[in-house]
Amino acid sequence: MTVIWGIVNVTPDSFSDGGRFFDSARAIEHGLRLWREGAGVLDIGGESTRPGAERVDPSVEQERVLPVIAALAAEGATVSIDTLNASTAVAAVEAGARIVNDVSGGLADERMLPAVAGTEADYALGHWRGPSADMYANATYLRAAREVAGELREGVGRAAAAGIAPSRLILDPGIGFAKAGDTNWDVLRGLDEITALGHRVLIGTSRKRFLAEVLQVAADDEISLERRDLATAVTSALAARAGAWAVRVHDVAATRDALAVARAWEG
Ligand code: PMM
Repeated sequence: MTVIWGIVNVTPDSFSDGGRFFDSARAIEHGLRLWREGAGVLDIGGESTRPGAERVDPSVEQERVLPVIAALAAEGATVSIDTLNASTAVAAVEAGARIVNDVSGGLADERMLPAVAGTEADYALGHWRGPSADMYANATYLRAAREVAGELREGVGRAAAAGIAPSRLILDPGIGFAKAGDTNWDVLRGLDEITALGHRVLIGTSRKRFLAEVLQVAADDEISLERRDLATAVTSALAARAGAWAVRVHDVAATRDALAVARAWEG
């Protein structure tokens, strides 16, 4: 059964939930709600990775996420830390996180892979071509799915060299990261190139700009948010069908329902 990762952003500036959970108590409450709705993993982030976002000091990031991680882990949830920083990854694991989710695949912080190797956490390795502030500068591809798969394979090699066992890896093509518009569809269409690498695959399409482009909605109003959540439920069901092990979403309930319908179809 496809695992649903529920997103809990503890940031004042994340592009899609705009700081609504920028408060530990509210973030914990939100995480518990997603857990009750059927999330198998709660992915906690304290630094926005949206295009153009500024970097946050790791100490500020940790102040935001550690209380939330500790509380949700204490409630029995499986928690993931969404971070680019090795120090935050280690502190999060100490606070109870069981997965480190690094959209940069170890490229943003050279200490990340050895730090993760020293823990027992699983590692979600994202496809990345540079920091959020200028990620579209590197967004040219000839055969997107193949190139992304090749670069993910290099990431697997870096992780293995640092001492992370292959069974601990989860690969993510990084939808929206250094990928403009149609490139994201090219990657999703060619997902078998990535599942063929033999690792668990995580797909994050939730509320992303390439969906807003298809729906022709503005990126930031509430109505557009609902429509992007519906679109996300569809892409998540299609990703599951294409072999994704997990999908990372804001609206857990909608995706849970979409996955249940897709499962019924498959019989
Ligand atoms: N996308 C965002 C943040 N973290 N992590 C993984 N593994 N995959 C993604 O696609 C991904 C991610 C950006 O979205 P958000 O700011 O709404 O969380």
